Amino acid sequence: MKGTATARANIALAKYWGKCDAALNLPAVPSVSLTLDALRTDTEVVRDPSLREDHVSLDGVELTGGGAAKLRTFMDLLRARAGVDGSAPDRFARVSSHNRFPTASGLASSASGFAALAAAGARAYAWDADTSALSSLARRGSASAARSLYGGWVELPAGALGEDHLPARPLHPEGWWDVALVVALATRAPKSVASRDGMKHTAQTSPYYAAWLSCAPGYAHEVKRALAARDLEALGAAMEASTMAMHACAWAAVPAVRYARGITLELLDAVESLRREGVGAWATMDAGPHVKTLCAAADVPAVERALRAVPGVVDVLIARPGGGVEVS
Ligand code: 2P0
Repeated sequence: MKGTATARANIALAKYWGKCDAALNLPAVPSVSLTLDALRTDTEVVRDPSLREDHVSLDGVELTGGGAAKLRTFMDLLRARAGVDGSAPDRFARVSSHNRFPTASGLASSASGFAALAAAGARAYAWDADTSALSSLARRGSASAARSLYGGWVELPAGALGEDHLPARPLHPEGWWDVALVVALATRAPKSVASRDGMKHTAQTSPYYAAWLSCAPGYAHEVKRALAARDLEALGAAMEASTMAMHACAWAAVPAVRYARGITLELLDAVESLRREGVGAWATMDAGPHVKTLCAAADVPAVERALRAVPGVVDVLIARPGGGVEVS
């Protein structure tokens, strides 16, 4: 009784930041993302009758404490959905997960991690779940993970208090549009504030949070419109607007939640310079200092060159649209 799955990370073009129901991990705003080929997580779930609790390892290191507890809670939820008998001798499992990211990139892996775990776990517990059910389950682990079940361009709608079934839905397949995200790594240091804590603190203390809630659906709508029309300039502008609004809202928290570092601003300047030179390039940032630049596939060499020229950049990765979860 085992299952293995591979899932890929995604980057939000219209950002999720804030929850309407923390217990069910339901987002307060809609988000739209692109699943990426280059950043994968491979996860194996093996049921083992000798275990008295789940054992989880990440990149070969056994998780303990809060990290392990969070994963065990997720496994309990998975077993409940799969209808596993609570006294079955082989109900616990050994979970091993490996991030196949090109370098020790410092990029978030909870999206690909929970997506792969939901799919591998469903197989191990013989749960015949469709992708939508897996997406809704993965959301309980990390809301952005709901989007990684699908390849290409994906939407996660806002939730409603108490309504636990909220999956992402695919908008366009990965072949829809030949674009790239050029990821400039600003540091290898782990992030200072976890997304979950950062968004909670923002919701509780930022005077701009109400404005964020009212504006975010408009960014998601514009991102979807631009995507459907394959209008890169409009998509880039909407993505930047969503990004800056999310970060401005977080900066206004007390004390501020600030993910950007000095090098982040240097990278934003470089992207603006590219645009002035006529290269279609637009920047986004998540809960960290890295800058991800959206551009047409043909412009990747020019964008990569410009970002590598920024002093202090650790590495530059090229990510293209990627596929949905694969189970074996
Ligand atoms: C996103 N981020 O839409 C946004 C933009 C970061 C900035 O989703 O609390 O790890 O586990 O649901 O999904 C990161 O937050 O948070 C994230 P939880 P998650 O990609």
